[in-house]
Amino acid sequence: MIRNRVIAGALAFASGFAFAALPSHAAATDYKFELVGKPQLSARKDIVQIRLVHTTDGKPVPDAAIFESKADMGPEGMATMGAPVKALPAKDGIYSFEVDPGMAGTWALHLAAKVQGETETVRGTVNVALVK
Ligand SMILES: [Cu+2]
Repeated sequence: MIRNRVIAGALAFASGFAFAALPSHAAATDYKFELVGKPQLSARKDIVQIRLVHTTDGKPVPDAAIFESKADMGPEGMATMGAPVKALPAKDGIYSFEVDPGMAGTWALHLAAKVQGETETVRGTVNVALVK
């Protein structure tokens, strides 16, 4: 009887702890990639600038490691059309990518990132109008 009560107490404590710990462990879905300004054309390539925002408090995440960046023309119904994407050094919380599109139009930039303190991979897609 006493032992059961101890176990019940421990369980209540554990679940209370898990609940209290929840806000500090933000889900990967609590982040959003956002386009910053209009892409700049440089030697027929588009420089796309992206910001990663923690949506629950609106704060930018400047130290994410974006390890995957792919572009396709899915928004124009051409999902199989890809374009080379080169990640440029991040600066002041702005992540830049050089995209060499085969044609002008709306492109989808798919990104995957590791965020400090977040175990899950953060993924997102930004649609961006590119020129050629
Ligand atoms: Cu196309």
